[in-house]
Amino acid sequence: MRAYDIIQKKRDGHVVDEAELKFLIDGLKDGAVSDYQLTAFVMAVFFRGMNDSEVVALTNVMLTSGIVVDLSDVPGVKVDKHSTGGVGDKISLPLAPAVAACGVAVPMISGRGLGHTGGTLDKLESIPGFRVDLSLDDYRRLVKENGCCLIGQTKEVAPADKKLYALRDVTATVDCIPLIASSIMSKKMAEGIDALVLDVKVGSGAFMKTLDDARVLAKTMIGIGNEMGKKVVALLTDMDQPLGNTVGNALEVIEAVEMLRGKAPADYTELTLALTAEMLVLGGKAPDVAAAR
Ligand code: IUR
Repeated sequence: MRAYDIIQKKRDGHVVDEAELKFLIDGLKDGAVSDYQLTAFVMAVFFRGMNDSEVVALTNVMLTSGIVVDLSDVPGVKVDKHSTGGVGDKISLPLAPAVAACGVAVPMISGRGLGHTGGTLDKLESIPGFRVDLSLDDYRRLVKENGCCLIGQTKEVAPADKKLYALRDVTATVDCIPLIASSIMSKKMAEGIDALVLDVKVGSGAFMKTLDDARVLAKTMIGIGNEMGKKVVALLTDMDQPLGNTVGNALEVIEAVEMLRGKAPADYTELTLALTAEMLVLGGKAPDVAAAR
C-alpha cells in the first residue's frame, strides 16, 4: 500500500476502505506517512466528502488508536452528552450531577474551548484547585463512586484524532462534516458509554450555521454511534444568541450553580431539562421524555 495511491483515490472521488485509512493514520504515528501526505488526503476529503461506511471506518481507526475504557463493572446504562459548541453553553456542569443524582452514570471526557466557543474544562478550571487531568483509572473509579466524572482527553484516548485535529487546524480543513463527526465520535466511543445525547448547535454562534448542515452532522454522528452498537439521540438547538445570561469561565460556573439551585435563566433551564430528560430515557429511568422531566 502507498499513501500516494490512497490520496489519489480520494482526490478522484473514489471510496477508500478501513485498511487504507488505517494505513494512513498508523503511518503517521510510525513515520511511514508524512504530515503533508495526510493533510493532502484530508483536503481531498474536504472536497470529495466521505460516505457512511468511510466515516464509520475513520472513526474506528481513530478510536482504536487509543484505549477504549471498560466501564462494565459500573452497573446500569452509562450515558453521556456532547455539545458541538456554542457561546455561554455551560450545560454539562449541572447536567452531569443532575443525571447522576437520578441514578444514571455519566462518564464524560470533555473538551477545551475551540475557536470562539468555550470549553467545559476551561470553565471547571476557573474553580481554584479543580483538576481535570485525572488518569483513566481515577476516571473509572470516580464514575463508579460518584455516578459521574468529567475529565480532559488523556493521551491514551483517540491519540490519532488529536494529531489529525492539529493538522486540520492549520490547513483550513476543520469545517468538514465527515471529519468533525468522526473526530467527536472517536472520543465519545472511547469513554465506556452505552448511549449518547448530542446537542448539535445551529446558528450564528455555532460551527453549523444552517439547520440543513446541523441535521447532516447530527445524522452522521447518529449513524456512527448506531453502527458501533450505541443508542444515540440528537437535539438541534438554537445558538443565534448566547445560552443563559453569562459568557466567561468563572461567570458561567456561577450560573451553573444557580441552575442547580433552581434559579437560572429560562433558556438555559429549558435546554438542560430537555437534554437531561433524553439521558434519563436512554438510561432506562423513565419511559419517555415527559415522565423524565
Ligand atoms: N470537536 C471535536 O472533537 N472535533 C472537531 O473536529 C470539532 C469539534 I469542529
